Amino acid sequence: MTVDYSLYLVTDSTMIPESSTFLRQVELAIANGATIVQLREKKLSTLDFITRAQQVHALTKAKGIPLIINDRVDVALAIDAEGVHVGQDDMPAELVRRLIGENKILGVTCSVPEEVEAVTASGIADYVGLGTVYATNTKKDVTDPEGTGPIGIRKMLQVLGRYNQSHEKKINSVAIGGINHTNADKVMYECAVDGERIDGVAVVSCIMASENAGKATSDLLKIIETTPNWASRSCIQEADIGKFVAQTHPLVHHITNNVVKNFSANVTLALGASPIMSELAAEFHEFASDIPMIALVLNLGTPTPELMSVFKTAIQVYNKYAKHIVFDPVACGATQARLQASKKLLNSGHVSVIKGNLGEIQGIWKLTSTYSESSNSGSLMRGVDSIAKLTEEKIIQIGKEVSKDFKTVVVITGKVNYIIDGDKYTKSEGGSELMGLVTGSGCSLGSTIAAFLATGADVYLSAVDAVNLYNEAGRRAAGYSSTPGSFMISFVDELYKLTH
Ligand code: 3NM
Ligand code: MG
Repeated sequence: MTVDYSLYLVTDSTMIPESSTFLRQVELAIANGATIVQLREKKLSTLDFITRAQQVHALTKAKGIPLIINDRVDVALAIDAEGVHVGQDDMPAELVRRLIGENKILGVTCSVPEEVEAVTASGIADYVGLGTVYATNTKKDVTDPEGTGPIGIRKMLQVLGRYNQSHEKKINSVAIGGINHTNADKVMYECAVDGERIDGVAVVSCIMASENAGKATSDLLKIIETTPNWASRSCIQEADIGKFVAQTHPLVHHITNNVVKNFSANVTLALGASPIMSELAAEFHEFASDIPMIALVLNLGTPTPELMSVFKTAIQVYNKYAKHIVFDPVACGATQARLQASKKLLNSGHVSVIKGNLGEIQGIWKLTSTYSESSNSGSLMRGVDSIAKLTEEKIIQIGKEVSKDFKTVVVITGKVNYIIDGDKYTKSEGGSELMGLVTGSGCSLGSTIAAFLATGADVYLSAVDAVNLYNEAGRRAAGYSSTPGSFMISFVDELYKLTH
């Protein structure tokens, strides 16, 4: 039997709206496109469970879709259901398989890569449920109440991918936890890495608790088949993006640190773009929806708990309107708290460019992979190489991995700059050592990239051109200003001259 995992309904009889019944909800979901159903009952007596399982089985059989029983192997066998799903605290998968035989579907919940390792080691399951993706109220005892986010799901998919690439019969996967109509397209798109992607989403409340379970199901089905708008936006062709910036005056919305606000605003103005410095979340919708040429700089320089929620709102709003975001994970390699802040933000939405120095990009890289390629033992978690040891080849490899994992362009700054997009990359000579003596000269490169992106030009070309122009201005300024103060002035002048 080939199983379609794309819309996996997990039932819950404790959240049925008053206007409906449990069976009615399940019936509507099945009639409107659920492709597989799991009966999950935590409190029913064995007799009631059997009765309910038979009722649901009649519905799924009529539609020709599989019924999976959560946890209760005996119930599954008794009613001849198509499969069993077990969690990590339930009967071990090997024993379940022995009881249900080869022809039944066996699913296992996994929350961390090690658990996927165990499943692939035995190869005994047909699919894994990966979660929790996002915070959920439906299940109380989850491993990670905040959710692993797409980052965590991708780590598990890497393990699964290694198995699936070398086995004829693949182990399927669904993501579960907090998935609904607002995020299902994003989950489908972002839970993919190295050629391995989830086969579907598993949902409970967004169908079972819905006042209109039929529509909730058919809408969700459409959403999971949709590419998020920011992933499918078109781009204009522009030969000289820098000049185009000066002609069209795009807006660059900065949520950035206090130290560099003034300089970043001046750099933005010199390019011919307009800076907005706003941390007022209530106005983000108007910016992103009403202004055609706008991009956002998210700079993690001085994070506070309040600012984290502002950042999160900004990411969601700019994603909603498919406007570009440049993410600058300032010092994220320096402390765990900053790294976790970056992780939270990258889990909450998509950014077009991640810009940082090598330490910062290496910090982000540590979030991405379960394996250190230095060992063949497949030991989990990435080792920390000191930056001094990194060869250019390794630097580019780190950039490529971050780029592929986050589906973003990566800009690594330094004496040499690398602009990386998947497998392609460009090297760009650095500007001047004097830039290191001007505060905000790194952050304002983010502003420059954002100004270029705001025109609607291709992301990679925008990043390459912005980095080239920025460093060219630095070299020219250093040609006649050899001390930091006058260099800073000359640098802004050169940015102006290069774009005007
Ligand atoms: N398992 P909702 S989360 C049944 O993380 C279940 O393993 C989870 O419900 C896991 O779609 C979950 O309402 C409940 O968020 C998901
Ligand atoms: Mg269980």
